Amino acid sequence: MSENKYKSALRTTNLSFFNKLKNIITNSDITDESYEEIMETLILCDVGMENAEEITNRLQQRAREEKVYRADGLLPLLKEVLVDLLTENLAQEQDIDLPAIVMAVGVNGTGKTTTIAKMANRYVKQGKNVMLAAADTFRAAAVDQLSIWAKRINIPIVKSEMGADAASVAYDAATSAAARGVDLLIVDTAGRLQNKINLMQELGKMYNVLSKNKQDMNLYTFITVDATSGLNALSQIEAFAKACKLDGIVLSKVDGSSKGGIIIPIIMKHRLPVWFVGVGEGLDDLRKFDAREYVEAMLG
Ligand SMILES: Nc1nc2c(ncn2[C@@H]2O[C@H](COP(=O)(O)OP(=O)(O)O)[C@@H](O)[C@H]2O)c(=O)[nH]1
Ligand SMILES: [Mg+2]
Repeated sequence: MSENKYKSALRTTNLSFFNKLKNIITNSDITDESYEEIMETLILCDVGMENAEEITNRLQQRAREEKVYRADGLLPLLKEVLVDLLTENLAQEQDIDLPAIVMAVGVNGTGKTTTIAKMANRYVKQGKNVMLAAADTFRAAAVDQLSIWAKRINIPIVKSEMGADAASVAYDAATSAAARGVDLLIVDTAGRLQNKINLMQELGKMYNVLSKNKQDMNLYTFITVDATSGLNALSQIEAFAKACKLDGIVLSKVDGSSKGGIIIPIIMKHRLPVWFVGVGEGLDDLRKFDAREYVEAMLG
């Protein structure tokens, strides 16, 4: 996928944000009202109340320090403030250390299966041996969906009967991956609502089984979060972090969201690295997250 598609995806995401800001950032003098309006706009874009306040305070301070008195001088400063905040709070970017088992978790429909396919495709293109495991044993359609991707990418997949114990599917897949010397095993899991306690416990069990049987492979988990889900994404991350240790976030559907600002509270609150950003439904619609690139695309 081209750079342009990423940019245009992010730009649609934040068109409303950008338009609102343009109305504020005109070539008039900065007043207290300008800051109030910027803060309101940030809140509307899901950055969260406290973060909006912090961003606005930092912006105000920078404008004073750099003697910016006209509102149209605020945009470059706002970009710097956002990049600083994202970078300060972003956990050290952690590349997946191969050989590895990566478990995808998250609420149903947030893009786990699609992200797995995109990620598998990415590593296959780098010449790695990738294998998939369909441990979403609740819905036949889920196994079919992953099988179709595996066929398209031309990689092996471990699956089992419907209703089988998800943890034992994961166990079998790990054993098989180790025996075959696979570089990367990606495990799909059933979509869970964060309030379904027994399903969350099952997820915890799967994680424990994998950590005990990962052999020489490193174990990671990532959670997919739908960019259109607003601040609800924060409670999803909190709930899943209780069931298993989370190592990264994939923010999906950035192309379809009008409020990509959600990434700011996610990073500031959870300090988890954003592994990837999903910008479409195709195999190549996955991008590495880069704070500056993101802010530039967001604010034009
Ligand atoms: N536009 C867009 N759609 C996506 C993206 N990621 C996933 N989807 C779509 O969202 C729907 C749910 O995705 P799926 O991977 O099945 O979610 P899961 O239930 O978490 O496994 C599917 O229709 C996907 O094609 C993305 O980055 N952009
Ligand atoms: Mg799925």
